[in-house]
Amino acid sequence: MTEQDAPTPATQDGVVVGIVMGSQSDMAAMEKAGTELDDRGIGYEIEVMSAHRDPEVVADYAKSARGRGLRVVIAGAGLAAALPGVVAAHTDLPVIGVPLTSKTSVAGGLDALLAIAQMPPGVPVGCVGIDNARNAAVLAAKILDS
Ligand code: RP5
Repeated sequence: MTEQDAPTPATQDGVVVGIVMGSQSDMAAMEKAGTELDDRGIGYEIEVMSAHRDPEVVADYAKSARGRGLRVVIAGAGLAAALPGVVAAHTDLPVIGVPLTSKTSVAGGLDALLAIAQMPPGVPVGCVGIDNARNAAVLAAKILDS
């Protein structure tokens, strides 16, 4: 079985936020969202999946998210940063995008910021500041409390 054929695992009890990112190189930035959720006692899962390198995995993840118990998805990516938008295309859950800087970012992450914020009408992605994964978690907590 290839990675792309693997079934998306069911979430554990109490996991309501999915944190995904486009590359392992994003983990140090995105772990800050997990830390904030830990501090607030909110259950989450955290995974690496690329909209460009693993498109089927991302589609399966997003399509199954609500059914597995997730209520918000936080998606971080750098460069062309398609991941948040692709997740939003496959789920009606709220998606919070985190534009990330990486080694070859243009204009300090402006590339990812625009890619995430400039979604077409009807397919929104909430967008926090560059590298501000903590704010994505704070916003997720507010959504969960509403
Ligand atoms: C993006 O490209 C990732 O989200 C990451 O920020 C950037 C670089 O990825 P790697 O080349 O480090 O895997 O898709």
